[in-house]
Amino acid sequence: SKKPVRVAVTGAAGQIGYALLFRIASGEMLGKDQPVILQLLEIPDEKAQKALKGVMMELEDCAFPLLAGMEAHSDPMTAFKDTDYALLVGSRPRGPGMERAELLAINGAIFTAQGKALNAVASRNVKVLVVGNPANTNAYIAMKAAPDLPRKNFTAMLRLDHNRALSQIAAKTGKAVASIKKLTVWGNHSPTMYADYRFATIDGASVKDMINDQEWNANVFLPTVGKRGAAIIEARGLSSAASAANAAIDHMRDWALGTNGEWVTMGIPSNGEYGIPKDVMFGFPVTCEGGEYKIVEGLAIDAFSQECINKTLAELQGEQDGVKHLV
Ligand code: NAX
Repeated sequence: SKKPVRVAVTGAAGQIGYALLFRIASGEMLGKDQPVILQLLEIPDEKAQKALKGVMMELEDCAFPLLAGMEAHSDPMTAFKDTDYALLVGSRPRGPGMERAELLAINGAIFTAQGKALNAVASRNVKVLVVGNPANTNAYIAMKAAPDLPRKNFTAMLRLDHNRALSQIAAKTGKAVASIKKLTVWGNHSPTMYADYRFATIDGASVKDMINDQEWNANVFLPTVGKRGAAIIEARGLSSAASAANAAIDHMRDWALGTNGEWVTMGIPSNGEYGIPKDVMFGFPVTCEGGEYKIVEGLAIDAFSQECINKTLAELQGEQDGVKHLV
């Protein structure tokens, strides 16, 4: 049987954590033959640590055959020790009335410390996924704080946007979600993201031709996907949690186990592809194989798409500018 791998999860007592940990422990992320050791990080706050203990009691009570060990931590320097996978979920998302500078300062501190800890103690092959918002910029900060780790090990979650786009297209075309191939989402995990179905196919046929409605694309589809997070909050009174956890599982599973040539979306540091400046943490179409992702290159970018990409890039560069002093 396989040797256990170490999976660190931050914000483990939060609502995404609660929808995520049980699925990791049951083998849905890394395979039904891969034992895992969970290294769980929460803030030192007594209530958070107590809640974390409660989640761990429930994990014990599942008696998962693949759960080879479990640890509670309040310090990233111990939580990330030798970790093979790190899911950075805990952060301080923007609250009502919160200034941008405040948001960036708080998260700058969290993700600088966590990047440094990963740099110091994690496996040199650690795969890092940042879920906590602002996800792309937090991933960028962590990457910059970890100069001894390969840049490519740091990724941000665009998969929820990707999955949201898939389900909107399935509803519009009346086709099964699983039949949709070659969809992607460019840019920032924010309402400026650009979900792009120009290359998408269903049973080999072009989705763009099938829909053939640029009005719907610009005025219904993109705003629906972009504002879906806000719509969930409005309906549920809480932000997306199970769907976010599901997207995190999808992202890590595909990165680790491969996509068999299928496209998925990952937020990854640019190497200059599609004119995106180096290091910008940007949503790109990728395929995964052998534990590595590869950008799908050579796609034509039309005027409308370029405009959308420029807009989401400008937002990301603005965020990056706001943390210049940290990186
Ligand atoms: P919760 O507030 O339920 O949980 C967050 C947990 O993180 C809390 O228990 C808190 O104590 C902990 N935490 C905060 N700072 C920490 C730190 N420095 N180290 C360790 N733990 C820390 O939020 P939840 O609903 O779970 O959402 C978590 C994050 O995901 C938020 O930033 C949220 O905005 C973001 N999201 C990102 C999405 C994406 O697609 N990238 C979608 C869903 C979600 O909105």
